[in-house]
Amino acid sequence: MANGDNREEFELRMDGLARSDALQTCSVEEGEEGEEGEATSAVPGGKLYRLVAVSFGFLCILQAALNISLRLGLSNTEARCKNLTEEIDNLKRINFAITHNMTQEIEATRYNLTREKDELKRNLTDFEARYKVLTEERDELKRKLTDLVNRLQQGWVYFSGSVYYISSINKNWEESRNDCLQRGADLMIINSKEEQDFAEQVKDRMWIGLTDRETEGMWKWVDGTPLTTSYWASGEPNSFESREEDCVELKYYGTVESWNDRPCDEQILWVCEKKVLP
Ligand code: MMA
Ligand code: CA
Repeated sequence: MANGDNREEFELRMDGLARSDALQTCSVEEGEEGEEGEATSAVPGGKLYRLVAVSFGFLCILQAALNISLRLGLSNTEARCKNLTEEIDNLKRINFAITHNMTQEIEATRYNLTREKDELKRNLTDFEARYKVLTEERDELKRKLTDLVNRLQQGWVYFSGSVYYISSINKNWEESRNDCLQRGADLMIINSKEEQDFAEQVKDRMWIGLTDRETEGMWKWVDGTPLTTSYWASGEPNSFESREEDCVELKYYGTVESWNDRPCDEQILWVCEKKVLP
């Protein structure tokens, strides 16, 4: 295209130049006729020769100029083409780099998201398990609270984490214990001086959960724990002195040493205990 354009342009120029040459020739012929009329008219073949030579020279110069300009144009086009190729290569490299980076980033993001999702899943499972446990604990506490309120309404007495029930009828030790078990409790177990102080205020004689029925002389609470701290009344236990006395009653009141061992089949009141706090 560019070459075609150049050629057209060149042809146009050639036309113009030929015309101006012709004009010039004409003006020279007219203007210089007076002075050089004789010389021209003398050698008309030489003048034509000169005109042809000059035209030819001019054409050669024009051709050379055209060649140079074409060469320049071509090399310019080549340079531009080379630049474009380099630019395309550069863009390709940039595109590759960006695509590569994006792929890596997407991969990394996907990996992180997967890990986060797994962790969230684990957390959710943990939370669900904890929620279940807490719900169960809450329900258990509700049941315990309801149970406590009911017992208090039925005359149980609260002291230091336990509620106590004192019977209004007499039974032997075994039946007394069964009654406590049926009430979701057991015969009273005395674990501290404070509890003993609380118990000794009751004026009636009552069975407590202490016996050596299994092994004589080996006093054991109804929860299976051995007796460590005791509050025997003076002279007690005296099972060996009289008949067999394997069960323990709270005999005296207003004094710390209030326990007495007595025959298990005798019928007296009893005191049940139920722990309501850990
Ligand atoms: C006496 C005394 C006690 C014994 C009871 C049995 C009244 O107290 O000997 O140790 O347990 O009798 O009834
Ligand atoms: Ca006794």
